[in-house]
Amino acid sequence: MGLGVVGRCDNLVFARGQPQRERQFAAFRAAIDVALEEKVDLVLVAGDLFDSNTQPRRSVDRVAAELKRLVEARIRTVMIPGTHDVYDRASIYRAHDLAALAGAIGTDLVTLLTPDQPKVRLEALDVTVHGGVFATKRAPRSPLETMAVAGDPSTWQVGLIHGSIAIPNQTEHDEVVITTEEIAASRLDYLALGHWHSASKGKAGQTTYAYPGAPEPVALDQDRAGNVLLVGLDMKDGAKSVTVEERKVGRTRFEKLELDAAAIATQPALIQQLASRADPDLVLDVRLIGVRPDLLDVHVDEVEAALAGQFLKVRVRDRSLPALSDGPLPPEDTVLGAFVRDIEAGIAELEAADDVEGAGELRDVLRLGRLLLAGEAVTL
Ligand SMILES: [Mn+2]
Repeated sequence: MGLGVVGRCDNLVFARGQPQRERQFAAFRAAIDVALEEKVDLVLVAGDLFDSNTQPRRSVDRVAAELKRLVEARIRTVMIPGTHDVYDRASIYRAHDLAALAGAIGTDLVTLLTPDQPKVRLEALDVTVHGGVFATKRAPRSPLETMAVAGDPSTWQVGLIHGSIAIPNQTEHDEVVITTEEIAASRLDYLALGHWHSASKGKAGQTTYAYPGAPEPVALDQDRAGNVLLVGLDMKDGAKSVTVEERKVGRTRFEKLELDAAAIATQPALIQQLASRADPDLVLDVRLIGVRPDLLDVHVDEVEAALAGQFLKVRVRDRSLPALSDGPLPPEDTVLGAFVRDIEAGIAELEAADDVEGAGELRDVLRLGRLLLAGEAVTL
């Protein structure tokens, strides 16, 4: 049989301010749309559906209403709590029965896996979903340790874990950590992971595992976020095959832009040029490069402030270099002539030694000194 899986949504109802929360909710809704359009058999939510265990009732009701759309289409959902919405005594999942709110009582259409119900066998799909859930934020042991996969009668064995895959010197302080060795030994066909905000996937032994990442990026460096995964579990000639496909549900776009400073006349002209790209869903990362004209003064913080309302986020970094002198040098016995020769020799030395930063600073000294000694107005 074929089995489609979509989900494992991380930080879906993000609570830092209303606009951000609305963006996250829209991505959750888009994920449900994908599940309905693709007529998947099962939706998995791998924790952190909620940003915290304290939520306005309205957020809970909105999530339940989305789950209800799946219930009405007879699509099953299996969820686990995460680290933001940990299954402790104050858990939002204890305060609210999402299965009941979604109209799934008395059916197996919505299941929350907990320490008391660590797995669910969905007979109609011939799949068993195993959760690795603890009642504390910090896992007392690996969630893969106690998964009872061997001996389970379902054809398909799926794991659902909210945590990190061990990376030396990086995950030592994480609350929930598993290793690829443990995954390889798990006997799972597919392990659905949540917690990491960027998409990634791999295979350990016979087990395919993947993180979909957050459905809508929650930080500016997350250009690998914004997706859900569509997972196909198929049996071909008695052999199992697992496919994983990304589907975009987030609206955030990322764009990196390099601009040649030589082609920029003034700071207002730069602001105007960038404003032509205005887009409330765009994270724009601008780098000024090349050689900067002597009279161009760009203050990146002012440019960012001027554009802030027109983008989701805009960052401007100035990596341009001030120009060396062009044309004939002033006579050696003038202050300006001696200064230019002295500084240019210093720049040549630093550039020969590959000291890019030092040479850049000295180029700026040259630019400012030249302007000052030539009597130009200089803004520092
Ligand atoms: Mn988390």
